[in-house]
Amino acid sequence: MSKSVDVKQEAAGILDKLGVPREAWTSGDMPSFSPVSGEEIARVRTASAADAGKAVEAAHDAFKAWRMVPAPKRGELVRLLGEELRAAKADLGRLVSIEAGKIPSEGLGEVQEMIDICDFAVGLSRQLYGLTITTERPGHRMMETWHPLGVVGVITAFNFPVAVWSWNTALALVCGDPVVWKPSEKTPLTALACQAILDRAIARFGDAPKALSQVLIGDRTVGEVLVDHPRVALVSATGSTRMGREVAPRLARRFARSILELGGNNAGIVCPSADLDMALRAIAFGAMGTAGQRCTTLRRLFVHESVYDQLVPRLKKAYQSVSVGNPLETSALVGPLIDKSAFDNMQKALEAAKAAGGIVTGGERVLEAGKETAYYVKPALVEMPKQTGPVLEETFAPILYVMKYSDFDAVLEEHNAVAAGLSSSIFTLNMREAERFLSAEGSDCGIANVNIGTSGAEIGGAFGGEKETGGGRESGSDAWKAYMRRATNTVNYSNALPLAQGVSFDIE
Ligand code: UN1
Repeated sequence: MSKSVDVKQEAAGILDKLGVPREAWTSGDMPSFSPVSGEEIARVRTASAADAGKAVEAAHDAFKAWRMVPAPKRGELVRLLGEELRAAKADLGRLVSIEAGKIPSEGLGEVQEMIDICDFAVGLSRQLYGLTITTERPGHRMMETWHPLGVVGVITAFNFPVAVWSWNTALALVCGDPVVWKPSEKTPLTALACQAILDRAIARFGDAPKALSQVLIGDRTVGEVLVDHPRVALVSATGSTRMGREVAPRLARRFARSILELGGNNAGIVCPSADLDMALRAIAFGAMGTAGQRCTTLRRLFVHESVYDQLVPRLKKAYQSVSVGNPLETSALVGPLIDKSAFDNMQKALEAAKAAGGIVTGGERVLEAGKETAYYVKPALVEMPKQTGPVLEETFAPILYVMKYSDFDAVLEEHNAVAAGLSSSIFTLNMREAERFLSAEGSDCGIANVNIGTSGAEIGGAFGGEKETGGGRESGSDAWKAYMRRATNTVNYSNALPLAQGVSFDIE
């Protein structure tokens, strides 16, 4: 038998190698666990509300200096961050696997997503364009200018413990904004590692102001400071809809900006003409990948009655045979759930599904020898008679609810009949169905795909969703505009003062 990996020792080795100061993770007040083994792997130091307040003030000082640095020069810092991330990819990816339980290719893929957004942001640093606009007044010129916004507070979840920070930070930095980050309490070590990596880029950059980027490990009191502090201009928060419901009105009360990335209850539709081999693979990755713990995870599947008996038995077979196990030691495709409460929530949802007439395949716990405090499960496929009960809610676990449909108009209605609106997909070779799905009467989600799954979006597009998903957009396209303020400037280079709309106001 091969010697099993000592998770704690390996995490310590990576943190040392990445240059994270030991006092941050050896003798702190908050234990941190690995879902791989369930054991405590570090003790991190937490910040108080007072610490958070000081951090915001320091970030505001940094803002005053950083906003005057030319954007392409700010881009140079992000270019260096991308270089440091390339050098650290293997270690940081492994730490993501240790701390979030992702399989190796997904841990590495998450770091790749960070590198990609850095590259995007570097290019963007020379493209923070405003429009010039024709004016009705002679001898005048009108234009838009984009200026840095202020301190950005970033609140992230355990499931993408490093990428979501980088989406925000790479853009914020080129846009001229400092960042104060509150990571999930479930994944503090990867956050400390990111800060160490960025600190190395900052040291190479040379003359960046202090406190351009800070990490605050802590509980909700720290998050509350970010939400309530008048110096925090924008809060980008990823997490549950419940969290968003608390955060959004508090930000609105002080007219602060928000980017909310909340729950998803993503669906796929498999039409009669679908390429079923392709659909099968896309569904398997979308529903079982990352152990069902992506906000873009496929959770509802509508299959046309004419292909149901071809697809669903094959899907069930895939569920029965998928490998579940320790992501550090095996080539399993499904790693652990983050903790016991995730497991309990999954079991509760499965019970409710059964009570509503669902037929469950999988869902049982898989005990890893010697790891009683780790929660590995077989992904669950649940055939449901209709969309009801737990199908209407997001359970952050690998449960796929499968339903039969016969009418395309009706399935579009069903598709949109949930509270969340993040991601969606259709499998069809019929262009009328595909185009209707993408049209104004089609999917109501922020992401709508054809012949690919719901998860695994690339950074070039804007990422986010509608309805109870919160409406925020991060990452590519013009998401950068949320991190800057727009000024409309009108310049009069004539000798006269004509007023707009023909108004006259002649004083003596
Ligand atoms: C998340 O689950 O919080 O599209 C983000 C995806 C990834 C990002 C997911 N690029 O699945």
